[in-house]
Amino acid sequence: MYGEGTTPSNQYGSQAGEAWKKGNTGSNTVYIGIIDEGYMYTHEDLAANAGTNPGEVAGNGEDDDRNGYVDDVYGWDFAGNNNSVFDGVDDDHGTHVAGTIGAVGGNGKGVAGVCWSVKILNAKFLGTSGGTTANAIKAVDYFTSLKNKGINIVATNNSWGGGGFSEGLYEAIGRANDAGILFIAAAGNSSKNIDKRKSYPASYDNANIIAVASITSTGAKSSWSNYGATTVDIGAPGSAIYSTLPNSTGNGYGSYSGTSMATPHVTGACALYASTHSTAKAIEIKAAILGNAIYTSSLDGKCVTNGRLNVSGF
Ligand SMILES: [Ca+2]
Ligand SMILES: [Ca+2]
Ligand SMILES: [Ca+2]
Repeated sequence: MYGEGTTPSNQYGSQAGEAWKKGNTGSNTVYIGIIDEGYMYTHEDLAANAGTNPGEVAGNGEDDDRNGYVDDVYGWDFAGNNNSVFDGVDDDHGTHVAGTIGAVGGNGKGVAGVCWSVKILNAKFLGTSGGTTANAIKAVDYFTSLKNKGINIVATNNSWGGGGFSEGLYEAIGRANDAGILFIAAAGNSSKNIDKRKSYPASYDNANIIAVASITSTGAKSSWSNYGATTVDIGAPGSAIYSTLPNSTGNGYGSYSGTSMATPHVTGACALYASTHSTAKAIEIKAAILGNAIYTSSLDGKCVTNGRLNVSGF
């Protein structure tokens, strides 16, 4: 994300520095759900923003909040069917995504996410050999259930794709919509127009989806990024993004590229907006994200907004 102690000034960045200067660096009353691999919630630059399920008592072997999952404190591992959402250095993709959303800012360590302060929860469904649609559905419904219990989950980050149309997943995203949770989805990395050749979940037509393409630090569309004038909503930085990575000492960092890296910029933006607009409905947050996009020639005709993420007014 951003180097700690530096003000992100790149005109093709998310403009988060402008929001920070005005005093909006996020809020620990806003929760984000990461649907991905696990993430390293003990990382030095993530631990302060690790969310926990307020209805669950850790380690007592009981399903205290009666959501069907025992001791789901940091979330649930649907791939392993257990409560250990972080399982080691293979959870690099999820940890990188987490840092872009909410690596702690102003702590003199590592990087700063779009939100310096936020609460991250995790539904792990991707393992080293990918994940299943059945577990993706469970992961989406996991956050819907928590939201319906009163936890302020604003959005889920979905830096993944694959598989054909699934009525079950489509309906699960619909249930998230009914609960007021935005579903931020990566457009995918196959250089294709997903208006014509669908890429799920980005291509579902649920109202709560924001589908994200990737741009470079010079404002070009990342060559591999999918696009689509009606299916993809907006662009965000996704080429050579520096963020948190797991290692044995909890202080790893590195650069990854993909629409997987663009997507958490938008998810972080949803949390940032919700921090200062605490009563905003999901549809209003989405309207703010899309309405504040900056026209970008490389995205002209390539997405709904013809532009890139801009959180300067948040
Ligand atoms: Ca539980
Ligand atoms: Ca428990
Ligand atoms: Ca930091």
